Order: sequence, then structure tokens, then C-alpha cells
Amino acid sequence: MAKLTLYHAAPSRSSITRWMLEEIGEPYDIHLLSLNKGDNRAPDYLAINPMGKVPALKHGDVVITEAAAICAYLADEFPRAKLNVPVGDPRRGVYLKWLFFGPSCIEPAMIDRAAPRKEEPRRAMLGYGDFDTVMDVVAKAVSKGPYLLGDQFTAADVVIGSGLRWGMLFKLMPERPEFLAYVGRLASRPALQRSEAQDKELAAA
Ligand SMILES: N[C@@H](CCC(=O)N[C@@H](CS)C(=O)NCC(=O)O)C(=O)O
Repeated sequence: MAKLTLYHAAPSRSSITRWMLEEIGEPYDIHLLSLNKGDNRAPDYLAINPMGKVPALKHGDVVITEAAAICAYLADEFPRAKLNVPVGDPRRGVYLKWLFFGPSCIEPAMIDRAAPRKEEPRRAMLGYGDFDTVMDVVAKAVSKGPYLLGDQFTAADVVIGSGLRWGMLFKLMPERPEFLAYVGRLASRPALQRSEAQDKELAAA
């Protein structure tokens, strides 16, 4: 099997993909970068991800960047883990919607709230519309559970779940009961527990 290497900084957005790798259960290597020391701006890393950001995943000769894209890629590439919704399954549209909703709606809504612009753009200009609508839509989606697609845990839960965990941790989103119950369910997943424990060790080293 082609080798998997995660370019990672602990903890950071690359922790999303580490959790995903643990869910997949295939062996992988970690290439650790120090964002404080600027490893991500060094020429050898910029050759991998010209954005100078983590995560990046190397799979054989293929490089994938963007956390949600990495999660989607891994889910499709390793279908045995049953973390994707395959082409042809009527639930795939909803699955893809949530994979994209994380980086295109939840994250910008949170960041704009944390660092507001001097002049608030018109709602129509913002791809996410407005913060409260994003929160309401996500709360409704996670309220039934146990996961976004019902009984099946998917890569979309890794993306959306990471956004909610991170958002509440940094007080960038409200601790709504639906969010707390959902992240509580996610916290009991052994793959998340392993990746968190490993990241804590890396961060302390
Ligand atoms: N859109 C990217 C964002 C990645 C990102 O912002 N990563 C941060 C770590 S949380 C980073 O590499 N920051 C270092 C820097 O920008 O200098 C993704 O979703 O993967």
C-alpha cells in the first residue's frame, strides 16, 4: 500500500485529519512541523503546500491539502472503514453538503464573529449568510443523531464535529444543548480519544 504521511502541527487544524486517519485505521507517518518556528514557511514545506498551512497529506506521490478534502479523500480511498457515502447512494448529496458546510459556512461565520470587520457586509455577500442561521441549521442537523447521517458515522462528522468542538472550546460559538450532546457522542469514539492523547503528548514534548 502507498505510504500515508500527515504533515501535522499539534494541536491545529491538522488534528482534524489525524482523527480521520485514526478512524480509517491504516498505518501512517507523522511529519511534525512547528508553526512557532515557522517550519510551515520553509521552502521544503512550501513545495508540498504552497499555502504554508497544515494539514497536508501525502499518499504515495499524491499530495492533498485542505482538512475537509483530506477527510473526503481518505473516506473514499479506504471504503472498508465505511466513513464515506459512495457515488450512487441517495444520501451522498447530504454527505457532501456537510463536508463543504464546515469550511465554507461554519468556519468563516466563527472567524468573522471573533474578528469583526469595521463595516458589516450585506448578508447576501457572505457565503454563510449570517452566524445565527448557520448555528440554527447545524443545531437542527445534529439534534436527532447520533450522527449527521443518522446511524452512520462519516467523514462529515469528523469535519463538522471538529468545527463544533473547536468553536465551543475557544468560545466562538454558543454551547447549545444540541452541540454539547453531539460532541459528547463524538468524544466517546476511541479514534478521537487516541488522536487527542497523541496530540497532547506531541504538544508537551
Ligand atoms: N483552509 C485550511 C486552513 C489550514 C490552517 O489555517 N492551518 C493553520 C493551523 S490551524 C496553519 O497552518 N497556520 C499556520 C500559518 O498560517 O502560518 C484547511 O482547512 O486545511
